[in-house]
Amino acid sequence: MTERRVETMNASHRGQVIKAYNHWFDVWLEDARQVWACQPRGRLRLEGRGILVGDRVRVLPRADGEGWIESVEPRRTELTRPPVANVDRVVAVMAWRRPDFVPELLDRILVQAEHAALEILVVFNKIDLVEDEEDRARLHAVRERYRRAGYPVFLTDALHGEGVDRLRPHLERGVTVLAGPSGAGKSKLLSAIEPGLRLRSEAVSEKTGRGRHTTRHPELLRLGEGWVADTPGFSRLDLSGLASDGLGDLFPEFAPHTAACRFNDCKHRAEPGCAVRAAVEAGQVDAERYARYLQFLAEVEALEEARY
Ligand SMILES: Nc1nc2c(ncn2[C@@H]2O[C@H](COP(=O)(O)OP(=O)(O)OP(=O)(O)O)[C@@H](O)[C@H]2O)c(=O)[nH]1
Ligand SMILES: [Mg+2]
Ligand SMILES: [Zn+2]
Repeated sequence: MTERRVETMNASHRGQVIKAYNHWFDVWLEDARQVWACQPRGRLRLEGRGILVGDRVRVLPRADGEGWIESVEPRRTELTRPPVANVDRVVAVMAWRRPDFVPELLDRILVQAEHAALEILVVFNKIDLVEDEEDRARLHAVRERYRRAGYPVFLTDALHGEGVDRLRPHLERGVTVLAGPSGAGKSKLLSAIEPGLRLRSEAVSEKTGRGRHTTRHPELLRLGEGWVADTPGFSRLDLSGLASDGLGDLFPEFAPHTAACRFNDCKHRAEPGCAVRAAVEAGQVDAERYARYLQFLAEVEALEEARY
């Protein structure tokens, strides 16, 4: 690389970090529509560990397919688990069977995603494992429960590719994170949506000759004009980071009723004149979701008490 070359290439480019490894970052350059292997420069070099997958950056070219990251734009959103910046939506993926659907885990994912102000989709996968008509009725009742709570719900069978065509268009813009317990079928779902998705992303990075290391960090994979992060599953999500004040705002189906509560700081528990509880009693708000709200409220309050 000659000095002259640097001079002629000194215009910086906008990009988005799609992968992090050993202080290197793969950056998708919007104008060039290419992935470059980049390193943070100057002040950013010291803070390089702070650059997240999903960060929007400015890159200065320095060699073929390589550049310096000069600056990082302020993040719109920042998730810690998985560590991804500027996430637009979460797809909560739950297996209906194997492992059996656990409503509490879904509700935990939902409140966390609501707290992060993300768009949320719910997927019940492995519908090929529905046991009998009774089980199918249960599945449909659960689907209706989450639809009524305000979430788009998708039923899929990633093994045979059923239902994935309806889901795909929702993931072709912005940054999507798949969340859900281990074995729910998140990876399978992505490969059903786009066979070879992972392979293709690896091929892009390979061009730069770097990034072949496996990494604990999430990686963004190209889907249409969007990006998806396949993350490892988890079995337990704690609610630290949430406050008991406003916890009800993380249950969207409460929203039409909260203005009618007698107290404007109503926690929708035992307060007189609580319109949310009245809506539960009238069958307008699902009783199981409300019970989960009370459970989470108690849990968050216990965490708050332990803190003070
Ligand atoms: N029968 C059936 N099996 C499925 C379906 N989707 C995934 N599987 C299987 O379930 C197992 C787990 O799927 P994965 O895609 O690895 O699950 P995951 O959510 O990515 O799991 P982690 O990466 O551990 O978080 C695999 O053996 C898949 O083949 C489905 O719709 N039906
Ligand atoms: Mg997986
Ligand atoms: Zn209330």
